[in-house]
Amino acid sequence: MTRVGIKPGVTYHPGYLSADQQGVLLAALAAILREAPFFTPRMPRTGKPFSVRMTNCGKLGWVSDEGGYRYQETHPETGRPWPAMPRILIAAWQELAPEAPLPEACLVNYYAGGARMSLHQDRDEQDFGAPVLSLSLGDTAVFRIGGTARRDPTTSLKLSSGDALVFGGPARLAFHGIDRVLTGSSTLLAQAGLDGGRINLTLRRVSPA
Ligand code: MD6
Ligand code: FE
Repeated sequence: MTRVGIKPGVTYHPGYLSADQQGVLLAALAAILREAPFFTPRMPRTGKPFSVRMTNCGKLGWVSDEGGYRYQETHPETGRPWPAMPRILIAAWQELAPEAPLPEACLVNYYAGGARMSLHQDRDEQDFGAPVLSLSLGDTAVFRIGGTARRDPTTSLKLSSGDALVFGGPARLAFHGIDRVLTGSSTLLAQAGLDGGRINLTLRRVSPA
């Protein structure tokens, strides 16, 4: 398994999921989407919509609206509990974050039609001891990562379908974002009935073990 250190706390695993495993994960996602469709998150206070659409699986899901950023146990539009986390995701966590307690949330980001994600920190969890594990499917994205201060210098990394990124330790609160998605670089998502684009999954531990 290829393992590339990007900076202290950040490890890149290119091609972590095989083509077969990507197919298994995508099929699981198609079932998750039937139960918990993508919603459009909105910025706190302003209510401005994100360009990325989202859903979640696991006990807790990350949502954002005029009331703020938070984790909650139900889908903001259907009011139903989030679907269970598929086994393949738990297996990836156990392999890539073996020291951490099991993940409680998996945020599913969907990028289509020029969607981006501006530089941010993941800091809505109660506990930063566990890393965040990111898995990508579909079109390649240009991921940017900096330091724990917004003005710190950044480096870029291309995340392609099947790639994993473990983000923890001294980088757990590093700023990061998605500058752009290379439209048409993968045809994988058509298998799930989506019109191209990119899906990123981030598995998180929210509360202390
Ligand atoms: C994305 N990823 O790849 C956005 N957050 O679409 C994230 O925001 C992220 O990749 C925390 C840790 C790893 C990540
Ligand atoms: Fe993030």
